[in-house]
Amino acid sequence: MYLQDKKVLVLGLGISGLSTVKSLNKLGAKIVVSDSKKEEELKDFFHKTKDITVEKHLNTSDVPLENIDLIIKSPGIEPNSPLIVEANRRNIEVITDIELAYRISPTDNIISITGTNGKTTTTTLVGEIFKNANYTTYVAGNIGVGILWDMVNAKEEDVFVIESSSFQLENTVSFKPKISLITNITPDHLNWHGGLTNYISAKKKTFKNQDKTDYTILNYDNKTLREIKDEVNSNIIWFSVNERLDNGVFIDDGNIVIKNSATTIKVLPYEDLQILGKHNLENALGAVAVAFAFGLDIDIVAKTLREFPGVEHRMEYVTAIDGMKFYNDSKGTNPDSTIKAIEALNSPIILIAGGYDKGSDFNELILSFNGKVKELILMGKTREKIKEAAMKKGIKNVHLVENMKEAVELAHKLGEENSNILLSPACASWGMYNNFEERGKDFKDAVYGLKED
Ligand code: UMA
Repeated sequence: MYLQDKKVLVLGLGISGLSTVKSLNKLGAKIVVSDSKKEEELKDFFHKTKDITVEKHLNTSDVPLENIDLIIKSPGIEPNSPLIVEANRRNIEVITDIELAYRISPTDNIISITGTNGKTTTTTLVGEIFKNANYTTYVAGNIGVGILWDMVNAKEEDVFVIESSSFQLENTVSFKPKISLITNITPDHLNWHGGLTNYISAKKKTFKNQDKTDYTILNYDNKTLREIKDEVNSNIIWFSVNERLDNGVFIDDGNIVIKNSATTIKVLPYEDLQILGKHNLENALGAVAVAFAFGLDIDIVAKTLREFPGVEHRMEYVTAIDGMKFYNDSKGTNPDSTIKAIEALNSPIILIAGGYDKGSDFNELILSFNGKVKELILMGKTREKIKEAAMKKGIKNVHLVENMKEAVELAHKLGEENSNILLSPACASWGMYNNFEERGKDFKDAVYGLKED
C-alpha cells in the first residue's frame, strides 16, 4: 500500500492535520507530527488521535528531518518557513493534503474549484447539485473539511467537490481533477505567495495536469483568465454574466442558458435564484457548467439552483432593526470580494471593514463606493491604511473603532430607515479573530445585541 511503513511528517495540527494523521494511520505510515503550538493548546487534536502512535515535536519549528520520506504541510504554513526551506534543500518532498488525496483516490470524479472569490458558494452549490443527482458526494478542502479522511473512506463511484485554495494548490505535483473551475483571479495573499505572479501560478496548478479527457471551466468576464487560456490543455467551457458566448454558459433574454454548438439549453430564469448579486450569478453559471461537463440532468440543476439559499458569512442577511438591514459578509477577506458585496446592495450602505494586513491595495475598493457607501467604519490593523485611501479620494465619513460591538452600535446610530449595514472587511480576520467564521458570528451577536437594548 502507498506509504505503508514510510515515515511521514505532518506539519500543523489544525483541521487538515487531524484529517491527515487519521488517514496516514489507516494507510500504515509511521507518523511524525509537529506544530508551533504547545501540547495543551492542541488538546482537541490529541484527544481525537489518542489511539494513534505519533512521534511529537511541539512548540517548535525545529524538527529533525533525517529519515523523513514525505512532508505533508498544513496549507497556511509559509513556503519560506525555515523547515520547508531545509526540506527542499534535502530534496524531501513537501505536499499538501489535496495532492495526497489525489494520489490515493479510488475515484476519478474529482472536481476542483478555486478562484479568489466565490469558491465556497460555488463549491457548496455544486455539492448540492451532485447530492440531488443521487451521488455520494464529499464536499471538502478549503471549505473547512480536511479532505483525506473522506478520501481514504471513499468508493470508486463517489464524487469529490473540492474547494482548493492557492495555499493548497501551491504544493501539488500530480493533482489532476476531472473538472476544474476557476471563478476569477484578482490579487490576494500577495505576502504569502511573494507576489501576484506566484499567486496566479499556484491557481493554475488546478488545471496544469489536465488533458483532453478533462474539463476546465473559466469565467470569461475575468481578464486574467482570458489571458491564461492558452496554457489550458483540456476542454475549456467558458461562462459569462456579461457576454453572449458562441459556446458556454451565459444569460440570454433573462435565462441562464448552455450553448453547445447548435444546441441551446434553457436552464432557468436567473431571477429565480435566491442568492443576491452579480457575483452570485457568476457562481451559479460556473456550477451549471460543472454539471453540464459531468452530464447531469439539467432539471436537477435548475431545481437545485432555485432552492439554494446561499452560504453563511457570504452576503448572509441577518435581520432588520429600525428599518435597517444587516448583512454578514465576513468572508469578504479581500478588496475584490467587498467590491462585489457593495455592488449587490442598494444605497445607502454603511460599510464595516478592516482587519489583518495581507498587503492589499484599497484604492479600487474606495472607488467602488460610487456614492453608495455613506459611512465607513474601520477596525483592525488595516484601519489607518484604508482611512488614508478613503481620505485621498475625498471620503469624509470615516470612523475608527476598536471592536465589532462598537462598530455595530455606531452603524446603528448612524443608520436611517432603508440603510443597508454591511460587514465586509476586505481583509482577513487574523489579529482580531482566529477565522472569518468567528468574526461573522461576533457581528451577528452584536447585531442581535441591538435588539435586546
Ligand atoms: N502552524 C504551524 N506552523 C506555522 C503555521 C501554522 O505549526 O508556521 C500550525 C498552527 O499552529 C495550527 C495549524 O498549523 O495548529 C493550522 O494550520 P492551517 O492554518 O494551515 O489551517 P488548518 O486548520 O489545517 O486549515 C486549513 C485551511 N487554512 C489555511 O489555509 C490557512 C482552511 O482554510 C481549510 O478549511 C482547512 O485547512 C481544511 O482544508 C481556511 C482559510 O483561511 C478557511 N483559507 C485561506 C482562505 O480561504 O483565504 C486560504
